[in-house]
Amino acid sequence: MTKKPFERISVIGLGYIGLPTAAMFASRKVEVVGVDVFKAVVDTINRGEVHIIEPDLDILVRAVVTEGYLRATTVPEPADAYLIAVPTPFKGDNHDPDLSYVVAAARSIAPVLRPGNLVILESTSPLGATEAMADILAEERPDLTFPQHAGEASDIRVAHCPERVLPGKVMQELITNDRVIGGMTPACSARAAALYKTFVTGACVIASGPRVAEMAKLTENSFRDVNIAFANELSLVSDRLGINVWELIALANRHPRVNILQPGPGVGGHCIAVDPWFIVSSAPEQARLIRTAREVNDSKTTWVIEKVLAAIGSHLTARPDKTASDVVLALYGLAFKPDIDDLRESPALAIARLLASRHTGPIKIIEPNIDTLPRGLEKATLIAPDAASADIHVMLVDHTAFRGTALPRGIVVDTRGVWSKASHY
Ligand code: SAJ
Repeated sequence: MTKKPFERISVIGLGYIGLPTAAMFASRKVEVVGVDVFKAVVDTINRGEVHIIEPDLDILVRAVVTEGYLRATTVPEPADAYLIAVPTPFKGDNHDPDLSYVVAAARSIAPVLRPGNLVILESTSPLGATEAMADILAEERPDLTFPQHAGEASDIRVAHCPERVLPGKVMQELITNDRVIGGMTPACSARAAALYKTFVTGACVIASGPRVAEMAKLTENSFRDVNIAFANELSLVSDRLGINVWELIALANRHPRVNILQPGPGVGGHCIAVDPWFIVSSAPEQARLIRTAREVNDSKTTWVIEKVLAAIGSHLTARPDKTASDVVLALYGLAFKPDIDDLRESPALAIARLLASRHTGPIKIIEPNIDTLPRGLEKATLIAPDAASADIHVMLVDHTAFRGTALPRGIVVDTRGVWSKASHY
């Protein structure tokens, strides 16, 4: 039997990207050792269970753990390739990137590195992070050679290959999306491409180096952020001018070269609202549009809250017999985007929490994808979609369950165009 190019692969960080990637390699009958600092996560996976929600992930993890191709541990073990998929958040008011998880991951694998190993940084990373990681590895292992010093002759190959999968479609997009491969040398890129070819059917596109690969990922999410900001700004302009923004966008999108995105209550998730700041932080003087787009999208959330508070005010003006504590709010959706249960960095959740802290009357929440309300919403009630009689209805997430529902009675604040879209264009 011929020797496999990679007998054992180790994935460091078993979260939203690391676990699906580990399971995907394991599904191709390669031994995969997943590493996570949280013992509870490791134990869950070793039972064949998952700690995150992603369609079809649970079935695959159960299968590969049962067959013995995937196991998890808290301490890195020797392997042929290491993929680092840990968080890269930002810190402080300047939104500077926080590389502490990448640094910790690099230090944790350094003791078990061997000549011939490949180390890939998959985490979305600020400019220069891959080279910084390679420097940490070199510092920890002076007995090995690395590409920044030894070039093509290095013992260890290093590359940045950013993940680009869409939450909710991870298991398909991992396989079919093109992969950007930014090796520190051509040999590093070739080795990384060979690794991904284990399961990727999309093209493995070789970049000229890790920095442009880092920038490509940041650019993709900034492109989306800027385009969403355009839609959100249009919604403010239209509100001021008394125009239906959904009709406006539908009309403009009939032009063959115009494709405007949809406004919403702000941009959520852990990527699009974070990654543009990495570009701003690297080139603050030049990245003016990118910074402004972030500000426009963040301020949309505040604008929605003010709209709802103003709606409460106008309801009380029309009904002087009532006080604020009589006014019933119904909030539709808490997730950060449609048809998922992920509430992290969700503008809908931020709006709900703020309203819960400010409004003295009853708050009903309709979120078909969860069973219990999160912290900060203790005074609200989770109700079924069809039981929402209220004075003010606030549409926050266009879940499939809400689409096509009749315009409710009362005041409506529709941030997603579910009830106010012009469908006939
Ligand atoms: N949104 C709008 N209007 C739109 C589209 C989206 O308000 O027209 C909002 C969503 O409601 C949500 C946010 O933007 O709050 C982000 O949602 P999304 O579906 O655009 O993206 P994510 O964050 O789920 O995933 C993105 C993807 N990037 C791009 O599409 C360029 C994904 O491919 C990346 O892998 C992922 O970020 C990541 O991990 O970086």
